[in-house]
Amino acid sequence: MTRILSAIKPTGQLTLGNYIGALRNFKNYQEGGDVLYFIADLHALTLPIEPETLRLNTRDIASFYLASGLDPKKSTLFLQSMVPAHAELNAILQNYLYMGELSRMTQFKDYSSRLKGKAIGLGIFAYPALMAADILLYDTDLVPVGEDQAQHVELTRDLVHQFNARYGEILHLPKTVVNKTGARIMSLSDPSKKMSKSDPKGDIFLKDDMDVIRKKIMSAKTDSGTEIIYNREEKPGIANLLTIYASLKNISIDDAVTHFKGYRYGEFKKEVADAVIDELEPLQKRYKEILESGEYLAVLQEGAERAKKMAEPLLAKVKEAVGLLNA
Ligand code: AQP
Repeated sequence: MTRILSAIKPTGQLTLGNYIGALRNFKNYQEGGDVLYFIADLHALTLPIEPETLRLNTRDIASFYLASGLDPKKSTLFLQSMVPAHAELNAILQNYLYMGELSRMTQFKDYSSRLKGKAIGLGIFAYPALMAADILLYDTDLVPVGEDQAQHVELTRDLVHQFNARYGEILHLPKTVVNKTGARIMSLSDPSKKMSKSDPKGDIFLKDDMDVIRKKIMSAKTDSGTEIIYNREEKPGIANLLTIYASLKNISIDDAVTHFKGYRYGEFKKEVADAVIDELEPLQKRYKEILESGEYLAVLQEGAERAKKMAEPLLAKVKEAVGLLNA
């Protein structure tokens, strides 16, 4: 059975980008796959974050996982820090990634430019080593991610080739699956930048009130033209709204463009806002119920116990291969 693994890191409030690029697709893999979804809380420490904010974000993501239709009977849902094997494998694998390749990672360059003038922690630089450990620990076949994370999975694949060439067939080669239509949702105020939870300008948050969502979409940056066509270079704002609409309606971009032919920008934005609200209003209601009930905690603990057992064999094989004595 195909093993699938993905995660979200609790660095901020979940955005519509996280939802369209990741969360919304997660439940589709539960049927017929052997699926693990975790909350990458160790990764969240790579940027400065207040302890209470981290806890709050973690509870939120766990609740949104369940609210979006993830079923703990079908998927193993857990917290990264509850499974120590992630940190252990990370400590081994970081010796097989190199400074040159790590410094070329887009996410590292993006984060370090945001930290202008401030010291850059080692964790953010070494991020791909922990991500490789996350993936490789479970002999993962497929990693569904948004386009922005595909580069890290590529690096994991390079590491597998290199490690296996030296020690034999120990690590399993994973593949990325990028959901094409909603691959990259951009900021509403600056559509040249990715919508990111840790850089909240122009974000739609899954927890936003519905009237706030409508206002944000109605004031989304567009160009001074009138035509609704898909052109990421010349009309990035319109292209972004078309992407959001097409993703949520499960139609192609071409069909979305045909649908909006002859619309004025205001009418177009209103329909995009309706589509977002139709999707997020019921999701938010379920999320609130789950958060209040606290049921997510037992789910994460049970999931962590299962994940620990699944991780043990690979960790033992790697230790043996590199020459560490297994207990
Ligand atoms: N704008 C986006 N469009 C499409 N997909 C996106 N994802 C994130 N932003 C967009 C996808 O969401 C998943 C969660 O990713 P993550 O939390 O591990 O890290 P990220 O990609 O770095 O997400 P953010 O929101 O940009 O977080 P910060 O601000 O902390 O860096 C991934 O599958 C990602 O591709």
